[in-house]
Amino acid sequence: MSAVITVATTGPIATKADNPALPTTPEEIAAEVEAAYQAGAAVAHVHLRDEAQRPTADLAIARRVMELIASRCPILVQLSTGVGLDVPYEERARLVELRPRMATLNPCSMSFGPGEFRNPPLAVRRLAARMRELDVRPELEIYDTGHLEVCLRLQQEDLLTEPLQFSIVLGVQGGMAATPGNLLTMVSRLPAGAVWQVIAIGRANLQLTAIGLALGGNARAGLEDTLHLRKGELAAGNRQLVERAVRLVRDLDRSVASVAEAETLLALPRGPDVRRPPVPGPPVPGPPVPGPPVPGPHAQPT
Ligand code: KMH
Ligand code: ZN
Repeated sequence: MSAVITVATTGPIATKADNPALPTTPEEIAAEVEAAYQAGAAVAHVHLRDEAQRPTADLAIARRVMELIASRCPILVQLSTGVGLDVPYEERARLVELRPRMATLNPCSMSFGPGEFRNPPLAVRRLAARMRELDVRPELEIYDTGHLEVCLRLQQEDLLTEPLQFSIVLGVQGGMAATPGNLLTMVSRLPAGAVWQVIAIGRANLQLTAIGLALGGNARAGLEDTLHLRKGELAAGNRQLVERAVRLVRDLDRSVASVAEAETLLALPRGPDVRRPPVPGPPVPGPPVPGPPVPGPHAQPT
C-alpha cells in the first residue's frame, strides 16, 4: 500500500539558533512546504510562529500560512492544535475554525521535556466535538498507552469518526521512549482499520521511521522531529528529510501516496479547506459536550 508522507516543517520548540534552515515566517513555512510537496509529501503538519519565532495560535498568521501554502501547492494541511507549551488551550482550539483538512488532537496532559503540555479532558472532548462538526479530521497524537485508551473512549462516545488516524509519538521526555519495542507494543494495540504513522523525535528518527514503514505505517519527516540528518550533521532543510523518507518508502517496495491517494487513505471528508472561506470572527461554540460516564472500563487497571 502507498505510504502517506507528512512534512512537519517547524514544530513548537526549536528556533533558527538550533538550525538556521528552520522556517518560521509564513513565507518561509509555505516555501518549505512546497519543496516538501515536490519531494513527495502529501500532508503538511503546520505550526505557526510570531515575529520573535515564538509559537502562536494567531488566526491571522494561520490564515496567511494556509493561503500561501494553497497558492503554491495542493498539499493537505494539518494544523497543529498543540501549538506550543505556553499557549492557552482555548487559543489553540480556535485554530480549527479555519477548517483545515486535518488538525492534531492531543488526548492527554503530560510532562514535555522541562515543560508541561496541557490537554484537559473536558477541553479535549469539546475540541473533538467541534472538529467533528466542522469536518476537520483529527490526527490523534499518542505519547503513551493510556493516551490510546482515552482516544478509544472518545470513539465510544461518538466524538471521533473512523478510521481513526494515529500518530505514535516516541522520544518526548514525558512520553514513551523511542524504542522498537514501544513502537511494536503500540502498533499491536491499535484498533482494526486505524491508519497510523510514527513520529520519532530526535536521534532515533530514522530507525523508527524505517521500522514504521516496514510495518505498513505512514511516515512523518521534517525539522519538527529532528534537526539533524545524521549525528553531528544538521539537516539542510525539510526537503532533505522528506527525500530520505521517500527513499525509505521506495526501498521497501512501497509507493509514495499522492495528495489524491492520501485523501482516500486517510478517508478525509471532502470539502472544507482553505478553498472554502474560513469562518470569520470568533468561533461559534458547539453544543455542550457531556463529561465521561464514570466509572468506566478505562479506569480499570489493564
Ligand atoms: N512535536 C510534537 C511531539 C501537535 O502538533 O499537536 C508535539 C506537537 C503536538 O507539536
Ligand atoms: Zn506538531
